[in-house]
Order: sequence, then C-alpha cells, then structure tokens
Amino acid sequence: MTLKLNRRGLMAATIAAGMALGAGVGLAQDKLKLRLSSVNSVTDQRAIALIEKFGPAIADFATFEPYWGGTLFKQGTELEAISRGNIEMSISSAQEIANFFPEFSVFSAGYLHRDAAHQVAVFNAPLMQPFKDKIEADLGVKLLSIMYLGRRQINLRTDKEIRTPADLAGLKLRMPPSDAWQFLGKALGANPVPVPFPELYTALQTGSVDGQDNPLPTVMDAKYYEVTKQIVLTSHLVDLNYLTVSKKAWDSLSPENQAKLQKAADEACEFGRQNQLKKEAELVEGLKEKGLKIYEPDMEAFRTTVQKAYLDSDFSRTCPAGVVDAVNALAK
Ligand code: KDO
Repeated sequence: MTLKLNRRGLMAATIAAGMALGAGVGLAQDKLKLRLSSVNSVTDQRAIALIEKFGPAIADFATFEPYWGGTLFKQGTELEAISRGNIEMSISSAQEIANFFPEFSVFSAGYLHRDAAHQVAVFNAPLMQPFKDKIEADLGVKLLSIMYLGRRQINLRTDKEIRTPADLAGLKLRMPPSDAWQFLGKALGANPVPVPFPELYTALQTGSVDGQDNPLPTVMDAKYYEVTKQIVLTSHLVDLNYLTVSKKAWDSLSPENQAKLQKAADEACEFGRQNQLKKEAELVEGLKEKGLKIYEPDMEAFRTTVQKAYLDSDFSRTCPAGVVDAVNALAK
C-alpha cells in the first residue's frame, strides 16, 4: 500500500516534523547548564567523581560544565559568582561559607568532625537545616551534598622536628585565603600566610612559605612531595567540601529532576568519598616512597591547643547554642 499524501496531509506532516524538531532543539536549548568552578585539579577524586558519575546521571535534563584549577573563578570567589548568576555550582569549604555567615565557622573548627561518616551524619542532621535555609535565602546557594576531602596534615619544607604547636612558632604556614583558614593556621601555632591553592606549589618551591596543610591525597596529586621534606600527622581537620548549586537553577527543575539531581550528587559524592578514603589509607607508604619523612606528633597537645583557640575565639561566640554538643553527639 502506498501512502498518498495529499496537500493537507503533506502540510500536517511538515508541521508535525517541525514541532518534533523544534521540541528537540528546544529541549537542547532548555537543558539546564550547570557551570561549576573549583580550584582542585581534574585528577582530584572529587573531579573524577563528578565527571564520571554526576555529569552522566543528569545528562537527560542538564549539561554539567566543570572548570577546574581555578581557571574560571579564583579560590573563595565561587559562592559570590553563584549568587550573581555567573556560575551554577561550586565545591566550597565551610571557611568560605563562614565569610558570609560567621556562625557557619563552627563546621570549620579543628578536631570537630571525627571522620567521613561523621561528616555525612552532621550534614544530614536536623541541626544543619537552619544553616542550609539561611544560605539559600540570603545567598541563593543550596548545599547539595557533602564531599570528603580528608585529614589535613602539616607538610613542611624543613626537617625541623615538630612535636607540639610550640614547635611551629615562627614558621610561615600557607593556609587558604579565608579568615577561618588563617585562624586555624594561627591556632596550630604557626604564622599563617594566605596563598590561593593554584599558587601553592610555586610558593613551596620558591620558599615564600615554609609549609602548607592538606590531606595526603592532595600532597600526592599536587606533587608537593617534590618541594617539601616532611609530613606531621596532626589530622587537625577532617576536612570536607560542600557541593553547591544555585537555588535559581534548582528551582527551575521539576520535582522529578530535582530528585534526580540530588541522587546524582549524593551518589557521586559517595563514590568520591570511598576513593579518597582508599587513597588516604595507602598514602603514608606512598609518600614515604616519594622521599617524605612522616612523623606522629603529640596529638593531645595539638588537639587541646586548637580546640582551646576556637573556644576562646570570636568564631565560637557566633556559634548557635547547642550546635557543638549536637555535632559531638553524632560521632560514633
Ligand atoms: C586548600 O586550598 O588548601 C584547599 O584544600 C581548601 C579546600 O577547601 C579546597 O578549596 C581545596 O583546597 C581545593 O578543592 C583543592 O584541593
């Protein structure tokens, strides 16, 4: 049977084809673009997790467009860029959020989070909701999920023995630019020096700083072992990042796609968490093989000094009553 298309039939078929094409193009145009800016490298476990897991999981309704290495926005300016609508996502620190909301600095306090599981429990606990709501309302940023960065250790160019915070006196310790980071460097006993992450390798290489602090996977990924001599296992901060998305972008999605975005974020962050934990466990040996000396300090001396510094600080006075106790109660 041959299909005879009369004039009317041809018109109807053309319109139908055009609508389908238009809808197709429209869908392509309507796909939400999620530009993410972060200073970490493309080989960092958080980047790998987002590229391999998050992007593909949302591809039917959104285009994930990451910019690594701080190539789009400088470290610490990403949240403002989201609030201005210049990007839609970031991998932000509690310290950067504390720049806008001082009360958030409690989540950047040394020796507060015990481990990765504790970070997840705190992030999902009711105590977090007022903080999340305020950041969404005032900054237009939604804390989507939590990423495990790792236990921050002291990493020095010198081979001076470091047992207690007193041994760090006078050392120029690079810390990330935000105030809460600088405070942590001082609480550790050192002279904190603000250097953006992308400039850190050169700062170590030239000796403009005496050392830095980061988890072991970062020391390996950024090749700091090439320009430093020792690691002091202070574990002064079990560090985390928040994967964030602009509230405007979130609100533009259907409830179904919001649920898909949330699931994709949580699954990617869990994937990255497990890989980062695995790397962290094998890197004491791995970095010794790269020539670094790795020492255990007097942990109690560091813990009591850092916690006392926080409790005596203006930061702690901004912390809503009961939050520290509620966080501690969630530690297993
Ligand atoms: C850093 O600048 O030392 C830091 O570790 C701070 C973190 O909050 C985070 O910004 C991290 O850098 C980057 O993601 C690079 O790993």
